[in-house]
Amino acid sequence: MSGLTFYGWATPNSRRVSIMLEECGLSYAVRGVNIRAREQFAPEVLALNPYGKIPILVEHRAGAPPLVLFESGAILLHLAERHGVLLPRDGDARATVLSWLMVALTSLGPFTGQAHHWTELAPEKPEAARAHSTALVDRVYRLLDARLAGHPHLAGADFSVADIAAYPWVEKHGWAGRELADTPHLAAWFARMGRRPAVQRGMRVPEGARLE
Ligand SMILES: N[C@@H](CCC(=O)N[C@@H](CS)C(=O)NCC(=O)O)C(=O)O
Repeated sequence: MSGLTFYGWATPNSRRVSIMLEECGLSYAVRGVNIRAREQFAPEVLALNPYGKIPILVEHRAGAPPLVLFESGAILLHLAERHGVLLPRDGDARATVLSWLMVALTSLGPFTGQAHHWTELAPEKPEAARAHSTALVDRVYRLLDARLAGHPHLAGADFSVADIAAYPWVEKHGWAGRELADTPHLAAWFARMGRRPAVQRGMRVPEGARLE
């Protein structure tokens, strides 16, 4: 057997990978892992990712054991390198993409997730936690807005894995109580990204999945 199997749900980290798969023009099987039903802790999912988190991508190879990948950033980098797309091979351009990719992976995503917790999900919502988590998100949004004031994409002229890593989290701006209108350059980038057919397809994977 050869091919790809994607394990994910209607979550921002999952959709980084489904957008990337679509942008690469790859065909892949989809296995829905409903995290609200705690399916990430099913033995067959834990056997692939002992951390019990999605997304997961399995690359089946004829005559070789499958390659099992987790962590959305690692999967984006693997697909970019494997297919020679959306990440320059070397030099300054590659280093710049990696810088903005890391902002999305280590600040935008985790800070938005924490803000969601402290503004919506937590049974108690201490004001200090809410204020701290939303201030961290504000700072990243100001950074992204300033960057996109002078560049069409996060890494500069070209669309890259950095944009893919950021998009599904910016789509969740409401989780941090934000209005995109407050950051007009980020809003314009978000609208441009949302017009890409592969982004639209990736945002619908797994079909019918809902995060509720
Ligand atoms: N750093 C990981 C985070 C993965 C992650 O937290 N995934 C969430 C869905 S977006 C999840 O699986 N949550 C369920 C859980 O933590 O039990 C990545 O980028 O892939």
